Amino acid sequence: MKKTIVVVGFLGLLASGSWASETFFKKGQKGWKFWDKVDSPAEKWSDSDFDDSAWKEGQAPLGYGDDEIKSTISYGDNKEKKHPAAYFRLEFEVKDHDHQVLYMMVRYDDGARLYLNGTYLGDLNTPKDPPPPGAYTGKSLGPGVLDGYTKFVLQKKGLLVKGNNTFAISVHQGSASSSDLFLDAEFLGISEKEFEALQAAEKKTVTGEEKTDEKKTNTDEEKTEKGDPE
Ligand SMILES: [Ca+2]
Repeated sequence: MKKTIVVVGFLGLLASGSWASETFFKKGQKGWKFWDKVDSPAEKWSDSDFDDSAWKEGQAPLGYGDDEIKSTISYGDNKEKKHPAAYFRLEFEVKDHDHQVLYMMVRYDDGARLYLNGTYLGDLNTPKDPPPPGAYTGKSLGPGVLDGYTKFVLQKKGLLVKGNNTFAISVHQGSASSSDLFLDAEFLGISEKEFEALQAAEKKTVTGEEKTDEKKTNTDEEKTEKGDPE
């Protein structure tokens, strides 16, 4: 995985001229706002113009129950009855809102719902028929998911605006007594050419640095390999 991160940084350095790529925000990003109270935030919490001045601020990874956490959030007073969800917002600057590929990576536990400038993008490991916003997912993560980043390309056009944008995500606990909650994410705007190069580099990383002691990463690696036509 280390090599993958280097490649991403390299792409960021190429951000100039017409072949521009942009790292909107990166893993370990500072400036995340979060709401970790028992009640859900106000209805429009994912909107760009929502007033999050009452929210706390921290650096990713955010959550609890994992050694990698940089900013610990609260689950309440009772570890057997943890808050069902936590809410996160991140403002980020966009120079070019017309990139060919919007590439997002999210590491989460146990489920998540994603929004960009108030538009619902989709969910990860939450029930098909969504319960009320503050519900537990009722599903634990399959092997390999927690240790890897779920990677996807946002297909919808017109999601970004030039200037200030807001990524919002609710992260849902699997159950009231689950020990951990985790969030980290990265978001890039790149060309199709760069996307292909990124996929090829990841494939190389997978074959060149196969881990023998961590079978848990297999799911993520297989996904990367299948996604590459070569
Ligand atoms: Ca959990």
